[in-house]
Amino acid sequence: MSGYFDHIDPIKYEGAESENPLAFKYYDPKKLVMGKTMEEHLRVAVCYWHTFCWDGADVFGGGPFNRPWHARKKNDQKAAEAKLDAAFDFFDRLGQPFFCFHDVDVMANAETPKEHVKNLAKIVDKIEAKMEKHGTKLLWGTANNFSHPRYIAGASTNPNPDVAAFAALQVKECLEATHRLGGSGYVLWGGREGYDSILNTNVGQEMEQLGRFLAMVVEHKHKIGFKGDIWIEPKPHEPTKHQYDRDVGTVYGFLKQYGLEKEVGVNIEPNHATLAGNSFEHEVEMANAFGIFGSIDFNRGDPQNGWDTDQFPNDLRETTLAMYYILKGGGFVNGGSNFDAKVRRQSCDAEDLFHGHIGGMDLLARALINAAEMIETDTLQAFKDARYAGWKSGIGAEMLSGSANLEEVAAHALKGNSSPDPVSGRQEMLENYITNIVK
Ligand code: XUL
Ligand code: CO
Repeated sequence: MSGYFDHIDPIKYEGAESENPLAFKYYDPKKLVMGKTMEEHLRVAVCYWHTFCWDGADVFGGGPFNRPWHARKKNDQKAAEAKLDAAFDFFDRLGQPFFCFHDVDVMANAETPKEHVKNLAKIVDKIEAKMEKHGTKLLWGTANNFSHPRYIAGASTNPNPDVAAFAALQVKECLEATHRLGGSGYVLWGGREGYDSILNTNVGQEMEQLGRFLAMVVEHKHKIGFKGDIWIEPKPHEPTKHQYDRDVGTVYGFLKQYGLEKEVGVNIEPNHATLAGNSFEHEVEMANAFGIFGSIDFNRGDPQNGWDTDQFPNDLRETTLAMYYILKGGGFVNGGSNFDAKVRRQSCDAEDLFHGHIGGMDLLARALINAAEMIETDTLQAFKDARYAGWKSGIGAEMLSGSANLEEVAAHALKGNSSPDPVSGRQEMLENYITNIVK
C-alpha cells in the first residue's frame, strides 16, 4: 500500500442528488442500458502515464505534485514498484475496470536493449500478480517510442535502421507483455513518426518504413496468438510538425496502401481530432464508415490554448454525440474509454486525481444515457433514411449498383423537365433536437 490515497474512501455511486464531490452521480456500473451494464458499455480505463508518471513539470518549471513514489532520485526497480503499489491502490478506490500503460511508464529506466528487456520483464511479473489480486484488467499496452533521445528523428521512420530495430524490440516486448497480461488491444501512437522539416526528410521512404513496421507487428501478433486488436492513434502534429497518422481518413488511406485495413483499427482521441481540424464525432463516424473503429482516448483540448492539453472531458453535448455514433457503430468490442487526460498543474493533491476521473466517468455515463435515448426513437436515423430514400430504388439504385453507366444516368436527367428542387437539410431543427436531448 502506498498510503498516499489512504484518506480517500472508495468512490461509490450515490445518485444525482448527492452533494459529495467524491462520489459518482451518474456512473452506476451495474445500471442496465440497452441490455448491457454501464460498466460493460463504457469499459473505462485509467492511463498510467498522466496519472502516475507525470510530476506536474511543464516547459517553464519543475513538478509540483510531490507524489511519494517520485521521491527516489532514479526511476529504479524500487521506484517502479512503489508506483505500481500506488496505481493499484488508486484503481481499488476508483473502481474502474481497466488501465493502460506504456512500457516505460511501468518499468525501471533502461539504457541498453538488454536492460530494457530485463527491466520490463521484471515489472510485468509484478503487474501480473497485482492484476490477479485486485481484479483490474488491462485495456491496452503500448511502447513509448518517442521520449528517449534515440527517437529524435522517429522510431520506425528513422533514417537509421538501428533505431527502427530498437523500436521493434520495444514493440515486440510490449506486445508480448500485453498478450501475457490479457490486454484487449495494443496501440501504436506515432509521436515522432513524421517530420519537422521537409528539407531533410524522404517522405516516401519513411512511409515505406512505417508500412513495413506495422506489417511486422501484425505478423507477430498472429505468431504469438494475440487475439486482441491493434490500433493506430491518429494525431496531426505535436511533437513533430507533420505526423503521418494525422487523422482517421489519412490512417485509412495508409492502411489501404499497405494492405492492413482489415488488421488494424484506430484509437481516436478528441483532442487529436480537434488539433487536426476535425470534430470528435466526425472521427468516430469516419472510423465507422471505414470499419476501423477501435477505442477512444477520452480527453479534451482548450479552444484558446490550441495544443494537446489532455484535459478531462466535460462537454456533454460533444460526448453525447460521440457516444451516439459509437453505439450506432456497434459500441466497444475490445476497445474502451481510456482517460488519456491529466489534471491541471495547480491540481496538485491526491484527491484531484479522483475529481478528474469521477467527472469524466459521470460525463460518459450521462452521454451513454442520452445516446441510448437517441437510439430508442432514432430521430436522426429516421431523418437520414427519408433523406437518402431515393438511392434505394430507380436511378439511384442503378447508379450505385453499377447497372447504369454515365450515358444512361445522363439520359435519365434529360427526361426531367426542370432542375430538381432544393430540399431543406433541417439543420437547425436537428440541432434543437440534440439540445433538448442533452441533460
Ligand atoms: C499523445 C498520446 C499518447 C498515446 C499513447 O498525444 O495521446 O499518450 O495515447 O502513446
Ligand atoms: Co492518447
